[in-house]
Amino acid sequence: MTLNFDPRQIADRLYDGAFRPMLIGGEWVAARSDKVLEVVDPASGARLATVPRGDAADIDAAVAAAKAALSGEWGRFKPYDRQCLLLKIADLFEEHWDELCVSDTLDMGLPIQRTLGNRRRVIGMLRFYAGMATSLHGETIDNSVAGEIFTFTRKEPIGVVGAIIPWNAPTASSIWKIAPALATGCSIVLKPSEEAPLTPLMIGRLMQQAGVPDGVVNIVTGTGQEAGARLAAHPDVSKIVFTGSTATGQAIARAGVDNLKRVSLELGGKSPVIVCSDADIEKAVPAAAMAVYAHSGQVCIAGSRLFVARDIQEEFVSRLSAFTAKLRLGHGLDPDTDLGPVINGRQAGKIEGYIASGRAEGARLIAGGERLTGRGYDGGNFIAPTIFGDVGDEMTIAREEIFGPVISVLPFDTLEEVVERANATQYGLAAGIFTRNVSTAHKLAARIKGGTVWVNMYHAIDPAVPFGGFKMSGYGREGGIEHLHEYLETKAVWINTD
Ligand code: TXE
Repeated sequence: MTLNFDPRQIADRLYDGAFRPMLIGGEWVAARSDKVLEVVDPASGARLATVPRGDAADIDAAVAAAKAALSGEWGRFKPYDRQCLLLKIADLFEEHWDELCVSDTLDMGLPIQRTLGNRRRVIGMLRFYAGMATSLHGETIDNSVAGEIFTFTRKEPIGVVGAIIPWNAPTASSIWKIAPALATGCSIVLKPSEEAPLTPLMIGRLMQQAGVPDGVVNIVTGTGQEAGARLAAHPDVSKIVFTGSTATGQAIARAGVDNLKRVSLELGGKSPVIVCSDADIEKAVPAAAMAVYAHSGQVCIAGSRLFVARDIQEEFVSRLSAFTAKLRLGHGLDPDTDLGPVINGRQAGKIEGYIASGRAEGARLIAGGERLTGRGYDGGNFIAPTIFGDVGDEMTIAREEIFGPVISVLPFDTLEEVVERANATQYGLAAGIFTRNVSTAHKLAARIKGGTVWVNMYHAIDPAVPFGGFKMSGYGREGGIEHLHEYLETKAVWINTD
């Protein structure tokens, strides 16, 4: 890939190991405890910065600022004002897009060619919700109550939103939580992941530059246990939006019970990709490979169970191996890198554990299977892209979310059988189907239990299209109009005009 800027030059300018404060009520502050967290580049182990290790006291201050903002200047912003603000933020994001992408790449390893590719997902989202800001309205309702009565509904902001995000897409996750809050007139406290807090802090600066009033967007860095848990339980937070693991999502849902918080959860997955005998193999091979390898498997929608029709299995697997062999691993700032590191040593160890379990449970290792060390990989957490064949449905690698670059190939014989096996999981986030037969495509798409089904493609996400899970992959939708309604309450007003 050819870039018209030098990512390393931007990286050197952005981070030099220094302290980066967090944003509470319009002020850039340290943690009240003065504690810090160290942020490192997962591809090299180099220290990028330190950030405040915020805890319950900082969350309390941020929630108080967010609550106060609702009854201040922000409460008087009209939909048109909010639209203008979102458009201004979008313009600033255009202007700083290279820096935002370099920051994301440094902070969590995703290659620059991919972070740059998120433009529509991020800037498009800001503009999509700018448009929606002036389109939100209630209804007038003719009811049957006797007398001269006029009834209508109002859509009102839900209040203070708490957003807790993971490390695998800091810019996109931040904007997918903040943009709907701004469009609907809510205020927000964002708790980034302790593994990747730097771009969210940069986003806070751009929000201020655009003129977001103090306290409307607060960004508190810290750990899940200390900062996240307080946000999830805070009585003045009306709504929690969370993306992350299923176990943490369950803890967050439980923590919100006391004040009956509205909660939306975008959680893990074990998504099936189904390649039928009549698939266009040229198209299916790269799509099925990148369904897992994109971000080294560290995406919730990773298509990590690859069901391949038995009669094309041999050819498919040999082409998949050839594609895998050509992938370039390295530092994400190198424009030619296809696969970056995984986020930290703990995650690398967890993936190695899954690879060992695949071997021990009898799966056939076809490619990869090891951690890479030595020149170009020193200090980083690199796992070779890995393919297992002859995987059984009962094996651990076919059941659990690995969150690493590991593909499990599972042969199938009939469509009836593959639908049943694809659905035999606690998750239901996404699925891919590859077939040239339109009738097969429709039949499978209708029967797969998942929030998104892609046919002859994978990975597409668009601001206008709702995204979210069935079953243990969570509830609520992000994107599309549905998402905004998650940030709104409906009030019915009755007026006796007699
Ligand atoms: O996730 P967590 P982690 C999966 C993936 C990965 C595993 C662990 O399998 O290996 O989760 O990753 C905050 N109350 N996914 O530890 O714990 C935390 O600080 C409130 C899948 O990163 O879910 C961070 O900001 N907040 C996934 C956020 O929750 C808490 C993406 C996510 O952390 C908290 C990420 C608590 N008790 C991981 N504990 C996907 N589906 O995309 C933690 N947090």
